[in-house]
Amino acid sequence: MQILVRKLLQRIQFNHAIGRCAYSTKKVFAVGQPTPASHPQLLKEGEITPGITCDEYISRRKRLLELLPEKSLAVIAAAPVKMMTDVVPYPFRQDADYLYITGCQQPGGVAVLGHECGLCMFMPEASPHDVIWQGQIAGVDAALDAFKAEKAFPMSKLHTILSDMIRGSSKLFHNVKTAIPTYTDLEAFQKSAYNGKVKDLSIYSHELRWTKSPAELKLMRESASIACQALLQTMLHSKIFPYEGMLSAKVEYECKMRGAQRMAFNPVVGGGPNGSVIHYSRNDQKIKDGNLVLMDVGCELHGYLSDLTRTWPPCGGFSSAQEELYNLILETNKECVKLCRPGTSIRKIHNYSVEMLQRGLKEIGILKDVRSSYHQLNPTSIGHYLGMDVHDCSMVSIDRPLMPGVVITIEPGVYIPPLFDGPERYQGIGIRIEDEVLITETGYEVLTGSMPKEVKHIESLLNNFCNGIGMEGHNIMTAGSS
Ligand SMILES: [Mn+2]
Repeated sequence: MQILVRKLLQRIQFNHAIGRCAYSTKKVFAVGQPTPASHPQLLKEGEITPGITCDEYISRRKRLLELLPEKSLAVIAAAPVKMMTDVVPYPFRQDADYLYITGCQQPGGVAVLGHECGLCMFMPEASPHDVIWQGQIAGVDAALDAFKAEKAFPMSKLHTILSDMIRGSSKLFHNVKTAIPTYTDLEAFQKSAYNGKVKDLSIYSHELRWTKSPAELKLMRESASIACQALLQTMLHSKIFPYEGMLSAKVEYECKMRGAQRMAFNPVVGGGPNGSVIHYSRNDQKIKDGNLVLMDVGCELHGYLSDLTRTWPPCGGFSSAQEELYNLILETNKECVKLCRPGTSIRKIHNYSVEMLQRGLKEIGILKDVRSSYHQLNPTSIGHYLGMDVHDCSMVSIDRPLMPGVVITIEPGVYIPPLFDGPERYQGIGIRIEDEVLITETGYEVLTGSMPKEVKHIESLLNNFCNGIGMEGHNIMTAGSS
Protein backbone atom coordinates (compact mmCIF):
# COMPACT_ATOMS: atom_id res chain seq x y z
CA MET A 1 0.00 0.00 0.00
CA GLN A 2 2.69 2.45 1.04
CA ILE A 3 4.84 1.58 -2.00
CA LEU A 4 1.98 2.31 -4.39
CA VAL A 5 1.35 5.68 -2.83
CA ARG A 6 5.05 6.50 -2.97
CA LYS A 7 5.20 5.78 -6.74
CA LEU A 8 2.14 7.89 -7.36
CA LEU A 9 3.60 10.78 -5.40
CA GLN A 10 6.94 10.52 -7.18
CA ARG A 11 5.08 10.85 -10.47
CA ILE A 12 3.32 14.06 -9.44
CA GLN A 13 6.24 15.63 -7.56
CA PHE A 14 7.84 17.07 -10.71
CA ASN A 15 4.68 18.95 -11.71
CA HIS A 16 4.17 19.99 -8.14
CA ALA A 17 7.63 21.58 -7.95
CA ILE A 18 7.10 23.49 -11.21
CA GLY A 19 3.69 24.71 -10.07
CA ARG A 20 5.09 26.07 -6.82
CA CYS A 21 7.59 28.28 -8.67
CA ALA A 22 5.11 29.40 -11.31
CA TYR A 23 2.57 31.10 -9.03
CA SER A 24 5.01 32.45 -6.45
CA THR A 25 5.23 36.22 -6.85
CA LYS A 26 7.04 37.13 -3.63
CA LYS A 27 9.85 35.45 -1.73
CA VAL A 28 8.23 32.82 0.45
CA PHE A 29 10.52 30.53 2.40
CA ALA A 30 9.64 27.54 4.50
CA VAL A 31 10.41 27.77 8.20
CA GLY A 32 9.22 24.28 9.09
CA GLN A 33 7.70 25.42 12.40
CA PRO A 34 5.06 27.88 13.62
CA THR A 35 5.71 31.59 13.00
CA PRO A 36 3.67 34.68 13.98
CA ALA A 37 2.38 34.76 10.38
CA SER A 38 1.38 31.10 10.13
CA HIS A 39 0.23 30.55 13.75
CA PRO A 40 -0.95 33.92 15.15
CA GLN A 41 -2.77 31.99 17.92
CA LEU A 42 0.60 30.76 19.23
CA LEU A 43 3.16 33.49 18.57
CA LYS A 44 3.21 37.27 18.85
CA GLU A 45 5.03 39.42 16.33
CA GLY A 46 8.76 39.34 17.08
CA GLU A 47 8.75 35.88 18.66
CA ILE A 48 10.76 33.00 17.21
CA THR A 49 9.21 30.34 19.44
CA PRO A 50 6.04 30.93 21.49
CA GLY A 51 6.86 33.30 24.36
CA ILE A 52 10.51 33.87 23.40
CA THR A 53 11.41 36.87 21.24
CA CYS A 54 14.08 37.19 18.64
CA ASP A 55 15.85 39.73 20.91
CA GLU A 56 16.00 37.15 23.69
CA TYR A 57 17.59 34.59 21.36
CA ILE A 58 20.14 37.20 20.27
CA SER A 59 20.97 38.06 23.88
CA ARG A 60 21.39 34.35 24.76
CA ARG A 61 23.98 34.04 22.00
CA LYS A 62 25.70 37.20 23.16
CA ARG A 63 25.89 35.88 26.73
CA LEU A 64 27.23 32.52 25.56
CA LEU A 65 29.93 34.31 23.56
CA GLU A 66 30.85 36.32 26.65
CA LEU A 67 31.51 33.04 28.48
CA LEU A 68 33.46 31.44 25.64
CA PRO A 69 37.22 32.03 25.66
CA GLU A 70 38.68 34.24 22.91
CA LYS A 71 39.12 32.62 19.50
CA SER A 72 37.05 29.62 20.55
CA LEU A 73 34.13 28.10 18.70
CA ALA A 74 30.90 26.45 19.88
CA VAL A 75 29.43 23.66 17.74
CA ILE A 76 25.91 22.48 18.53
CA ALA A 77 24.10 19.87 16.47
CA ALA A 78 20.33 19.41 16.51
CA ALA A 79 18.92 16.31 18.20
CA PRO A 80 18.96 13.19 16.04
CA VAL A 81 15.77 11.55 14.78
CA LYS A 82 15.37 8.21 16.56
CA MET A 83 13.61 5.41 14.75
CA MET A 84 11.01 3.02 16.15
CA THR A 85 11.22 0.79 13.06
CA ASP A 86 13.04 1.49 9.81
CA VAL A 87 10.34 3.82 8.48
CA VAL A 88 8.67 5.00 11.69
CA PRO A 89 10.37 7.70 13.75
CA TYR A 90 9.73 8.31 17.46
CA PRO A 91 8.21 11.75 18.09
CA PHE A 92 11.02 14.26 17.61
CA ARG A 93 12.20 16.41 20.48
CA GLN A 94 14.77 19.12 19.90
CA ASP A 95 17.95 19.18 21.96
CA ALA A 96 17.60 21.83 24.67
CA ASP A 97 20.95 23.56 23.93
CA TYR A 98 20.26 23.76 20.19
CA LEU A 99 16.75 25.10 20.84
CA TYR A 100 18.01 27.57 23.46
CA ILE A 101 20.58 29.05 21.09
CA THR A 102 18.74 28.96 17.73
CA GLY A 103 15.00 28.60 18.34
CA CYS A 104 14.98 26.07 15.50
CA GLN A 105 12.81 23.03 16.22
CA GLN A 106 13.80 20.76 13.34
CA PRO A 107 16.40 17.99 13.13
CA GLY A 108 19.34 17.86 10.75
CA GLY A 109 21.13 21.17 11.41
CA VAL A 110 24.43 22.18 12.99
CA ALA A 111 24.82 25.61 14.61
CA VAL A 112 28.22 27.21 15.10
CA LEU A 113 28.79 30.21 17.32
CA GLY A 114 32.00 32.20 17.25
CA HIS A 115 33.31 35.63 18.24
CA GLU A 116 34.00 36.53 14.60
CA CYS A 117 31.26 34.71 12.68
CA GLY A 118 28.41 35.18 15.17
CA LEU A 119 25.75 32.51 14.60
CA CYS A 120 26.48 30.39 11.55
CA MET A 121 23.84 27.75 10.77
CA PHE A 122 24.36 24.75 8.54
CA MET A 123 20.91 23.72 7.39
CA PRO A 124 19.58 20.47 5.95
CA GLU A 125 18.67 20.46 2.28
CA ALA A 126 15.34 18.92 1.43
CA SER A 127 14.83 17.06 -1.80
CA PRO A 128 11.41 17.40 -3.50
CA HIS A 129 10.83 13.81 -2.39
CA ASP A 130 11.42 14.76 1.30
CA VAL A 131 9.05 17.70 0.97
CA ILE A 132 6.29 15.43 -0.27
CA TRP A 133 6.79 12.92 2.54
CA GLN A 134 7.77 15.17 5.43
CA GLY A 135 6.58 18.63 4.44
CA GLN A 136 8.50 21.89 4.16
CA ILE A 137 11.65 22.28 6.21
CA ALA A 138 13.76 25.26 7.21
CA GLY A 139 16.76 25.81 4.97
CA VAL A 140 19.37 28.52 4.50
CA ASP A 141 16.77 31.29 3.89
CA ALA A 142 14.93 30.44 7.12
CA ALA A 143 18.20 30.44 9.07
CA LEU A 144 18.90 34.02 7.94
CA ASP A 145 15.39 35.46 7.94
CA ALA A 146 13.57 33.56 10.70
CA PHE A 147 16.36 32.56 13.11
CA LYS A 148 18.48 35.66 12.38
CA ALA A 149 21.73 33.79 11.84
CA GLU A 150 24.61 35.99 10.68
CA LYS A 151 25.60 33.31 8.18
CA ALA A 152 23.92 30.19 6.80
CA PHE A 153 25.01 27.41 4.49
CA PRO A 154 23.60 24.10 3.26
CA MET A 155 24.95 21.04 5.09
CA SER A 156 26.85 20.02 1.93
CA LYS A 157 29.18 22.99 2.56
CA LEU A 158 29.92 22.06 6.18
CA HIS A 159 32.92 19.96 5.23
CA THR A 160 34.94 22.87 3.85
CA ILE A 161 33.56 25.85 5.80
CA LEU A 162 33.54 24.32 9.28
CA SER A 163 36.97 22.79 8.72
CA ASP A 164 38.35 26.27 8.00
CA MET A 165 36.60 27.71 11.05
CA ILE A 166 38.01 24.96 13.28
CA ARG A 167 41.52 25.50 11.95
CA GLY A 168 41.22 29.20 12.79
CA SER A 169 40.10 28.62 16.38
CA SER A 170 42.10 27.95 19.50
CA LYS A 171 39.48 25.83 21.30
CA LEU A 172 36.35 23.96 20.35
CA PHE A 173 33.34 23.47 22.61
CA HIS A 174 30.66 21.13 21.33
CA ASN A 175 27.40 19.61 22.44
CA VAL A 176 28.65 16.13 23.34
CA LYS A 177 25.11 14.72 23.66
CA THR A 178 24.25 15.34 20.00
CA ALA A 179 27.72 14.99 18.45
CA ILE A 180 27.49 13.53 14.92
CA PRO A 181 30.12 12.11 12.56
CA THR A 182 29.23 14.86 10.06
CA TYR A 183 31.57 17.12 12.01
CA THR A 184 33.44 14.82 14.43
CA ASP A 185 34.88 12.92 11.43
CA LEU A 186 36.34 16.09 9.93
CA GLU A 187 40.11 15.97 9.88
CA ALA A 188 40.28 19.42 11.50
CA PHE A 189 38.04 18.28 14.37
CA GLN A 190 40.04 15.11 14.90
CA LYS A 191 43.26 17.11 14.99
CA SER A 192 41.84 19.53 17.57
CA ALA A 193 40.62 16.59 19.66
CA TYR A 194 44.02 14.95 19.46
CA ASN A 195 45.61 18.18 20.70
CA GLY A 196 43.19 18.37 23.64
CA LYS A 197 41.38 21.44 22.28
CA VAL A 198 37.88 19.90 22.18
CA LYS A 199 35.70 20.32 25.26
CA ASP A 200 32.08 19.87 26.37
CA LEU A 201 29.99 23.00 25.76
CA SER A 202 27.52 22.16 28.53
CA ILE A 203 29.67 23.77 31.25
CA TYR A 204 28.72 27.10 29.61
CA SER A 205 25.28 26.36 28.18
CA HIS A 206 24.02 24.93 31.48
CA GLU A 207 25.34 27.99 33.26
CA LEU A 208 23.20 30.21 31.03
CA ARG A 209 20.11 28.04 31.20
CA TRP A 210 20.31 27.67 34.99
CA THR A 211 18.66 31.03 35.78
CA LYS A 212 15.48 31.71 33.87
CA SER A 213 14.48 35.02 32.25
CA PRO A 214 11.05 36.58 32.92
CA ALA A 215 9.81 35.19 29.57
CA GLU A 216 11.07 31.71 30.46
CA LEU A 217 9.48 31.92 33.90
CA LYS A 218 6.15 32.79 32.32
CA LEU A 219 6.36 29.57 30.29
CA MET A 220 7.49 27.60 33.38
CA ARG A 221 4.48 28.91 35.35
CA GLU A 222 2.11 28.03 32.50
CA SER A 223 3.62 24.57 32.11
CA ALA A 224 3.28 23.97 35.88
CA SER A 225 -0.28 25.27 35.89
CA ILE A 226 -1.27 22.95 33.02
CA ALA A 227 0.23 19.96 34.87
CA CYS A 228 -1.64 20.92 38.09
CA GLN A 229 -4.98 21.27 36.32
CA ALA A 230 -4.44 18.00 34.47
CA LEU A 231 -3.43 16.12 37.61
CA LEU A 232 -6.41 17.45 39.56
CA GLN A 233 -8.78 16.22 36.83
CA THR A 234 -6.97 12.87 36.91
CA MET A 235 -7.27 12.63 40.69
CA LEU A 236 -11.05 13.08 40.46
CA HIS A 237 -11.18 10.58 37.60
CA SER A 238 -9.32 7.96 39.67
CA LYS A 239 -12.28 7.30 41.95
CA ILE A 240 -14.33 5.88 39.08
CA PHE A 241 -11.46 4.56 36.97
CA PRO A 242 -8.80 3.18 39.34
CA TYR A 243 -6.57 1.84 36.57
CA GLU A 244 -2.96 2.96 36.14
CA GLY A 245 -3.21 2.98 32.34
CA MET A 246 -6.40 5.05 32.28
CA LEU A 247 -4.94 7.60 34.68
CA SER A 248 -1.84 7.88 32.50
CA ALA A 249 -4.03 8.42 29.43
CA LYS A 250 -6.22 10.91 31.30
CA VAL A 251 -3.35 13.11 32.47
CA GLU A 252 -1.79 13.17 29.00
CA TYR A 253 -5.11 14.10 27.41
CA GLU A 254 -5.74 16.86 29.95
CA CYS A 255 -2.23 18.30 29.43
CA LYS A 256 -2.49 18.30 25.66
CA MET A 257 -6.01 19.78 25.71
CA ARG A 258 -4.48 22.68 27.64
CA GLY A 259 -1.81 23.32 25.02
CA ALA A 260 1.12 21.11 26.04
CA GLN A 261 2.99 19.58 23.10
CA ARG A 262 3.95 16.40 24.93
CA MET A 263 4.61 14.90 28.33
CA ALA A 264 7.94 15.75 29.95
CA PHE A 265 8.41 12.01 30.60
CA ASN A 266 6.31 8.87 30.61
CA PRO A 267 3.90 9.39 33.54
CA VAL A 268 4.65 7.31 36.63
CA VAL A 269 1.32 5.85 37.80
CA GLY A 270 2.00 3.36 40.56
CA GLY A 271 -0.86 1.79 42.49
CA GLY A 272 -0.13 0.11 45.83
CA PRO A 273 3.34 -1.49 45.87
CA ASN A 274 4.05 -0.18 42.34
CA GLY A 275 4.26 3.24 44.00
CA SER A 276 7.40 2.12 45.78
CA VAL A 277 9.18 1.64 42.42
CA ILE A 278 10.66 5.10 41.88
CA HIS A 279 10.55 5.27 38.07
CA TYR A 280 7.74 2.73 37.60
CA SER A 281 6.47 2.99 34.04
CA ARG A 282 4.45 -0.08 33.13
CA ASN A 283 1.19 1.55 34.24
CA ASP A 284 -0.79 -1.60 33.51
CA GLN A 285 -2.38 -2.57 36.83
CA LYS A 286 -5.75 -2.03 38.47
CA ILE A 287 -5.43 -0.08 41.71
CA LYS A 288 -6.84 -2.16 44.55
CA ASP A 289 -9.49 -0.66 46.77
CA GLY A 290 -7.76 0.84 49.79
CA ASN A 291 -4.39 1.27 48.06
CA LEU A 292 -2.70 4.56 47.28
CA VAL A 293 -1.71 5.68 43.80
CA LEU A 294 1.46 7.69 43.21
CA MET A 295 1.47 9.87 40.09
CA ASP A 296 4.62 11.68 38.95
CA VAL A 297 3.80 13.73 35.87
CA GLY A 298 4.96 16.72 33.88
CA CYS A 299 4.37 18.25 30.50
CA GLU A 300 6.28 20.32 28.00
CA LEU A 301 5.05 23.72 26.91
CA HIS A 302 7.06 25.28 24.08
CA GLY A 303 10.28 23.76 25.39
CA TYR A 304 9.65 24.30 29.12
CA LEU A 305 8.87 21.44 31.46
CA SER A 306 6.84 20.83 34.57
CA ASP A 307 7.35 18.01 37.08
CA LEU A 308 5.09 17.25 40.05
CA THR A 309 3.99 14.28 42.11
CA ARG A 310 0.97 13.58 44.28
CA THR A 311 -0.06 10.40 46.11
CA TRP A 312 -3.66 9.71 47.09
CA PRO A 313 -6.18 6.92 47.77
CA PRO A 314 -8.53 6.68 44.73
CA CYS A 315 -11.15 5.11 47.02
CA GLY A 316 -11.39 8.45 48.88
CA GLY A 317 -9.86 7.74 52.30
CA PHE A 318 -6.35 7.21 53.73
CA SER A 319 -5.87 4.28 56.11
CA SER A 320 -4.24 5.23 59.41
CA ALA A 321 -0.88 3.69 58.38
CA GLN A 322 -1.00 5.52 55.03
CA GLU A 323 -1.92 8.80 56.69
CA GLU A 324 0.86 8.50 59.25
CA LEU A 325 3.50 8.07 56.54
CA TYR A 326 1.85 10.62 54.25
CA ASN A 327 1.95 13.31 56.90
CA LEU A 328 5.66 12.71 57.50
CA ILE A 329 6.37 13.17 53.78
CA LEU A 330 4.05 16.19 53.62
CA GLU A 331 5.71 17.89 56.61
CA THR A 332 9.13 17.21 55.07
CA ASN A 333 7.94 18.66 51.76
CA LYS A 334 6.65 21.82 53.47
CA GLU A 335 9.74 22.31 55.65
CA CYS A 336 12.05 21.85 52.67
CA VAL A 337 10.03 24.30 50.56
CA LYS A 338 10.41 26.86 53.37
CA LEU A 339 14.20 26.48 53.19
CA CYS A 340 14.23 27.59 49.54
CA ARG A 341 15.85 30.99 49.12
CA PRO A 342 18.94 32.50 47.49
CA GLY A 343 22.16 31.24 49.06
CA THR A 344 21.09 27.77 50.13
CA SER A 345 21.76 24.74 47.91
CA ILE A 346 20.00 21.55 46.85
CA ARG A 347 22.60 19.63 48.88
CA LYS A 348 21.77 21.57 52.06
CA ILE A 349 18.04 21.04 51.59
CA HIS A 350 18.68 17.37 50.83
CA ASN A 351 20.68 16.88 54.02
CA TYR A 352 17.94 18.53 56.04
CA SER A 353 15.31 16.25 54.44
CA VAL A 354 17.35 13.12 55.23
CA GLU A 355 17.59 14.10 58.90
CA MET A 356 13.88 14.85 59.11
CA LEU A 357 12.84 11.63 57.38
CA GLN A 358 15.21 9.47 59.40
CA ARG A 359 13.88 10.95 62.63
CA GLY A 360 10.26 10.50 61.50
CA LEU A 361 10.66 6.96 60.23
CA LYS A 362 12.34 5.99 63.49
CA GLU A 363 9.48 7.49 65.52
CA ILE A 364 6.93 5.60 63.44
CA GLY A 365 8.91 2.41 64.09
CA ILE A 366 9.89 1.57 60.53
CA LEU A 367 13.60 2.26 60.91
CA LYS A 368 15.49 0.20 63.41
CA ASP A 369 19.04 0.68 62.21
CA VAL A 370 18.87 4.24 60.82
CA ARG A 371 22.10 4.20 58.85
CA SER A 372 21.79 0.89 57.06
CA SER A 373 18.16 0.81 56.02
CA TYR A 374 17.31 4.47 55.32
CA HIS A 375 18.71 4.35 51.79
CA GLN A 376 16.63 1.28 51.10
CA LEU A 377 13.54 3.35 51.89
CA ASN A 378 14.62 6.47 50.04
CA PRO A 379 17.58 6.38 47.67
CA THR A 380 16.60 9.63 45.91
CA SER A 381 17.78 13.22 46.11
CA ILE A 382 15.42 15.84 47.53
CA GLY A 383 15.30 17.48 44.11
CA HIS A 384 16.91 18.69 40.91
CA TYR A 385 17.00 21.75 38.70
CA LEU A 386 14.12 22.05 36.24
CA GLY A 387 13.78 23.91 32.95
CA MET A 388 14.14 22.81 29.34
CA ASP A 389 15.23 19.35 30.55
CA VAL A 390 13.74 17.34 33.43
CA HIS A 391 17.08 17.01 35.18
CA ASP A 392 18.05 20.45 33.91
CA CYS A 393 21.58 21.84 33.88
CA SER A 394 23.19 18.70 35.26
CA MET A 395 26.64 20.33 34.94
CA VAL A 396 25.72 22.82 37.68
CA SER A 397 26.65 21.28 41.02
CA ILE A 398 23.96 20.68 43.64
CA ASP A 399 26.30 22.51 46.02
CA ARG A 400 25.92 25.77 44.06
CA PRO A 401 24.22 28.49 46.12
CA LEU A 402 20.74 28.98 44.63
CA MET A 403 19.94 32.26 42.87
CA PRO A 404 16.74 34.11 41.96
CA GLY A 405 15.36 32.70 38.71
CA VAL A 406 16.44 29.10 39.38
CA VAL A 407 13.66 26.48 39.48
CA ILE A 408 14.13 23.31 41.54
CA THR A 409 11.93 20.42 42.58
CA ILE A 410 11.32 19.43 46.19
CA GLU A 411 10.32 15.78 46.24
CA PRO A 412 10.67 13.87 49.50
CA GLY A 413 9.36 10.34 49.46
CA VAL A 414 9.34 6.96 51.10
CA TYR A 415 9.36 3.70 49.16
CA ILE A 416 8.75 0.66 51.34
CA PRO A 417 9.26 -2.62 49.49
CA PRO A 418 6.45 -5.20 49.87
CA LEU A 419 8.82 -7.57 51.68
CA PHE A 420 10.49 -4.96 53.88
CA ASP A 421 11.50 -6.25 57.29
CA GLY A 422 9.22 -4.04 59.39
CA PRO A 423 5.62 -3.65 60.57
CA GLU A 424 3.30 -5.28 58.06
CA ARG A 425 0.87 -2.36 57.79
CA TYR A 426 3.56 -0.22 56.13
CA GLN A 427 4.76 -2.82 53.64
CA GLY A 428 4.40 -1.91 49.97
CA ILE A 429 3.55 1.75 50.56
CA GLY A 430 5.14 4.28 48.21
CA ILE A 431 4.61 8.01 48.76
CA ARG A 432 6.17 11.03 47.07
CA ILE A 433 4.99 14.64 47.20
CA GLU A 434 6.80 16.78 44.65
CA ASP A 435 6.51 20.50 44.04
CA GLU A 436 8.31 22.90 41.75
CA VAL A 437 9.85 25.85 43.52
CA LEU A 438 11.12 29.05 41.92
CA ILE A 439 13.83 30.85 43.90
CA THR A 440 12.96 34.56 44.17
CA GLU A 441 14.84 37.60 45.52
CA THR A 442 13.16 37.22 48.89
CA GLY A 443 12.57 33.47 49.10
CA TYR A 444 10.47 31.23 46.94
CA GLU A 445 7.33 30.78 44.86
CA VAL A 446 5.74 27.33 44.59
CA LEU A 447 4.79 26.93 40.92
CA THR A 448 2.70 23.82 41.62
CA GLY A 449 0.96 25.29 44.68
CA SER A 450 -2.51 25.04 43.12
CA MET A 451 -2.45 21.23 43.31
CA PRO A 452 -3.84 20.11 46.71
CA LYS A 453 -1.65 18.01 48.99
CA GLU A 454 -3.27 18.19 52.45
CA VAL A 455 -5.03 14.96 53.52
CA LYS A 456 -8.28 16.78 54.33
CA HIS A 457 -8.27 18.62 50.98
CA ILE A 458 -7.64 15.44 48.99
CA GLU A 459 -10.33 13.50 50.88
CA SER A 460 -12.76 16.36 50.46
CA LEU A 461 -12.14 16.58 46.72
CA LEU A 462 -12.52 12.83 46.24
CA ASN A 463 -15.65 12.48 48.34
CA ASN A 464 -17.62 15.66 47.67
CA PHE A 465 -18.03 15.83 43.97
CA CYS A 466 -20.89 14.50 41.94
CA ASN A 467 -19.69 11.46 40.03
CA GLY A 468 -20.05 11.80 36.31
CA ILE A 469 -20.99 15.47 36.11
CA GLY A 470 -18.38 17.57 34.36
CA MET A 471 -16.36 14.49 33.52
CA GLU A 472 -16.38 14.35 29.77
CA GLY A 473 -16.13 10.85 28.39
CA HIS A 474 -17.36 9.22 31.55
CA ASN A 475 -20.85 8.45 30.29
CA ILE A 476 -19.57 7.29 26.94
CA MET A 477 -17.04 4.97 28.58
CA THR A 478 -19.61 3.58 30.99
CA ALA A 479 -22.03 2.96 28.13
CA GLY A 480 -19.28 1.28 26.10
CA SER A 481 -18.35 -1.15 28.84
CA SER A 482 -21.86 -2.16 29.83
MN1 LIG B 1 11.31 15.37 39.73
